[in-house]
Order: sequence, then C-alpha cells, then structure tokens
Amino acid sequence: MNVVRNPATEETIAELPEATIEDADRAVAAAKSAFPAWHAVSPADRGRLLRRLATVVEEHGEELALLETRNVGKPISDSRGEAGMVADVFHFYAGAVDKHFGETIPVPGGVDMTFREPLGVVGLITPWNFPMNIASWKLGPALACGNTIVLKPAELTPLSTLRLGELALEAGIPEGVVNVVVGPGRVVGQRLVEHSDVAKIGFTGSTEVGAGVMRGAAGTIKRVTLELGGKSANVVFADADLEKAAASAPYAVFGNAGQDCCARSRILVERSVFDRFMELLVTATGDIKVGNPEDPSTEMGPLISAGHREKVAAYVDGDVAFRGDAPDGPGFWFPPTLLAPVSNDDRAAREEIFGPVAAVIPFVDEEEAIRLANDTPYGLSGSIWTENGARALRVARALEAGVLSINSNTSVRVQTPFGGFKQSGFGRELGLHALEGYTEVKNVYFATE
Ligand code: TXE
Repeated sequence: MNVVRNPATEETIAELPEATIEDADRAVAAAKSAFPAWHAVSPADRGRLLRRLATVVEEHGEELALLETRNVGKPISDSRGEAGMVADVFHFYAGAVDKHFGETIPVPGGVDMTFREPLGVVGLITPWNFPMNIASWKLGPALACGNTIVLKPAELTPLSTLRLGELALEAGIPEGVVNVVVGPGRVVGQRLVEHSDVAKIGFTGSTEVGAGVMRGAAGTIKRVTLELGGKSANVVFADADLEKAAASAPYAVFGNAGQDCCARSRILVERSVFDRFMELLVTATGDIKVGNPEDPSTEMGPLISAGHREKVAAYVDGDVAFRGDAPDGPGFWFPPTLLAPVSNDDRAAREEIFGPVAAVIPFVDEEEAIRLANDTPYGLSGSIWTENGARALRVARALEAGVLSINSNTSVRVQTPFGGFKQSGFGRELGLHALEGYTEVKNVYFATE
C-alpha cells in the first residue's frame, strides 16, 4: 500500500495500491495499442485536444493547487502559480504542434525532405518536488508530437498527476494515450526504463538515479532526457544593486523549502561588500514567513518527509550565520538557514542539500567568481548580479550552466529551453526545444533524374 501524507500535518491523505511490474506492462501495452490512432490524428486536431486540456486544467486550477499544497506542503500561492503554468504549458504546445515540421534540402539528382516522426510509447518519470509542473513539461511536447505515454510520478506525491490523467480523459484525449502508474521507482520505473516497447524515458530526479536510468536504457538503446540535480551559483558583484540582490536571494534558495533543482544554494559574494550583503541577506531571510501552506500569506512550507529532513539537517554543523523560525510540529519543518562564510570545498557547497540551507561564499574578483561558480559537478542554473552590462554577458558566457539569469533569480519560463550542463543532465524541456526530444528526424530522398 502506498500511504500518501500531508507533510505539513503528517496526516494520511490517501492510500493507494502499489503498481507492480505487471501493471507497468499493461500500461505500456495500452499505450502501444493507442499509438497508431493517436499518431494518425492531425497535428491541428492534437493541438485542439491539448487546448481543451489546458482549459479543463484552468477550470480545475484551484482543486489542483490545493491537492498539490496538501501533498507536497508547498505554499498555496506557489501551487496556484504552478497550476496556472500547467495550463500555459498545454496552451503553448497546442499552438506549437502544427508549426513543427520538416525541411526540404537541395541535393543533386532529386528532392530531399525531412519528416518529424513521433517516437512511439514514451515513459515519463517525475520527482516529488514539482509533481504536476514537471509532468506537464513532459506531457505537453510528448503528446503534441504524437507519442503515447506511461507516466510514473514519485511515490510520495502522486495525487495531482493522477488527477491530471483523469482531466486528460475529460478533455477528450483518447483512452490509452495517457497512462499513469503509481509504484516504486526501482520496480515500476526500472521496468519502464528496460521495457523494449518503450522508446524513450523523460526523467527528472536525482543524478544518482539518473545515471541508473542511463545504464538501464542502454540495453534497448532507448532515448533519454535527464533533468537532474544542481548546486547553482548566485553571483553577486560589488557593483550590483545589493538591496535588490539580497531581497531576491532568499526566494532563490528557500522557495519550495529549497527542494528545487534550480536553487541558487551557493551565494557567491564579492569580498568588498560581503559584510554589507550578509546584513541585508539576514534581514531578508528573517522576513520569510514559514508556516501553514494553506495560508495565502505563507512563503515557505515544510520539507517532504522526516527522512529528508534528517538528510538536510546533516549539512548544518558549523558556520551557521543565521537560522530563521519554523513551527515545532507536527510536520517536517526546517528553518531557513544561512551558512557563512563557507569555502567552495566544503560539503555544504559541493552536494545538493535540497533543503532551505544556503552556503554564502566570498570571492575576490571576476576571475575567481567564474572559477568558483564552475567548480561543481553540476551545471543547471545560476544568476549574475551586476550593473555592468558587459561584465554580465561576459560572465554569463563563461558559466557552465544551462539556465542563467542576469539581475533576476527566475529560471523557468514556458517559452524558453530548460535543462542542464555536466551532471545536471542533458536534453531540454519547455519552449520549442522540447519538441526535439520527442521526435525522430526521418530523411526521405526522392530521385527525380
Ligand atoms: O529522487 P529519485 P528522490 C534529488 C534531491 C533529493 C534526492 C532524492 O537531492 O534529495 O534527489 O530524491 C523514480 N528506475 N532530487 O528519492 O530517487 C522515483 O520513483 C527508474 C533532485 O525523490 O531520483 C521518482 O519517480 N525510476 C531532483 C523519480 O525516479 C526510478 C528532484 C525520482 O526519484 C528508480 C528530485 C529506478 N531505479 C530529487 N528509482 C531535481 N533536480 O529536481 C527511483 N525512480
């Protein structure tokens, strides 16, 4: 039995049967038999169905937001934004689907053309931190391109994904096109990864499990897109608008209680303004409102589980510069915490903590800032704060990361590509780039001479 809890109260909110290998096989078989008919639907009509799905999600936005808040513990204001993004993602791919087509290529002796073909059955495996958002980032482009789906959410947070599956049916997407299986990753997830009828795995989760997905996929030469961990840098130069940078930094690391692959959990600050910046950062961090996620004014909720809280706590030993408030419990609470000054070699600066813990690291000049920011096995996101435009672009070009912001800490937009360098994974989600990951290019040469 899969027991689902509200991490803010520790109450059981659902008990679900655990899917087995046989269930995964049945889901793959359903997706396989639905594929020819779904592939045959014209792109414009697939777009119409995705548009309907977007509208149905909008109509159920408040319900989805509340479900996400109760299951993940995230503030309701965040969940409302995320439900809105799910609808926006389906709107975007509804509009994109009939504008993604092949080319004609001049060659001697004939006409050469390319087609964009769907892959077939794709397995989508998602984590517990942004369940419905990440599901939509994969579902939108995969469905638009004519693939059928087996979607496996994380065991801790399956509820919004199950609801999305029902809403897809309500929107008129035919049975068998979207299948949701809830079960353990090492059983059901692994089965999808190794199944010979699954053409691709779109995975978001830890780097360790991502490496296992790659190994498992090798046996069938399966395509994979991996969106994995991060240890991103928020680089603050002395010539930045310090007030603005310090006001923004806490949201970049304590948003979603730090359980965010894009968290800028290494705050790199130029030494000449380090003390002033710390003062501002401590004040801004102290202002974060931690508490009941269903209260619209709450800015930070609990962690996902007791086990995860233990893991996060193990990173907080020396160098605590500030510890905010958090409720006592029940609930898996952890206060926003600043570690400073930290060396980039410390464990807290090297490993993904995935909790509300920021390591503040001093640097002396631009060259050292770039070196420290890149001195990590990860390469997902990052921010650069400076009023010098040339420096901003110079540093942005030098950083080894897939998603960067200048004078901002936001990472994710429906229209723009999202994904990592180095051990943060490969392949891109969102924007038009995501369509590449759910199609094969077929080249056809037609001899005319
Ligand atoms: O992730 P997992 P978990 C990081 C973060 C966190 C840690 C563990 O540091 O503390 O990972 O989180 C499925 N074959 N991130 O345990 O295990 C699993 O069921 C196929 C970063 O949740 O990677 C779930 O659906 N699938 C990350 C999904 O993989 C398997 C987001 C992710 O689980 C599997 C989440 C297997 N063998 C965690 N084993 C980010 N960067 O956003 C598990 N799964």
